Amino acid sequence: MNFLIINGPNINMLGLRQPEIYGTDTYNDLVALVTDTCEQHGITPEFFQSNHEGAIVDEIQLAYGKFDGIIINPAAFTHTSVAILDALQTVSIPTAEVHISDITQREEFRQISFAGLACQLHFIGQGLQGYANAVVELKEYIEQL
Ligand code: CA2
Repeated sequence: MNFLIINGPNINMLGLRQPEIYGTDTYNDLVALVTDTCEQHGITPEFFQSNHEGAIVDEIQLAYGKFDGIIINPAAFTHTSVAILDALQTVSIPTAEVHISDITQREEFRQISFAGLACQLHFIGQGLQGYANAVVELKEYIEQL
């Protein structure tokens, strides 16, 4: 089984600011945690991070027929991008949405998740552990399809 792990804008800067919201771990720590978790569960991960909406849409399209599952944190595009929602709906790959912070308890503009409408699983406000939990639960979800 193989998963594509997509992270949106500024996630590559993780750990550099707002530790009270996002913690002190870096993007490399995130990649290491997910890689370890995937290894423990026999999953092959591929990572993609971009600050560009169209590049994320391109990557989702390229995943069609290539990946068993997608784990995505679209970051700020979560709250704005119908294009990412449409791409996820188009490829129709089982997908888990992850947010490091609890977007339900933050500003009003973060309350809507367009991408989340195309996701079967949601991991909100669990910190980086949300990505690890997504790996485990997305695998279980796919196995019972
Ligand atoms: O909580 C999340 O995972 C978010 O997707 C993170 C986004 C934010 O726009 C969403 O509303 C919620 C922001 C990512 C910013 O990443 C950081 C960059 C540098 C330092 C800390 C975080």
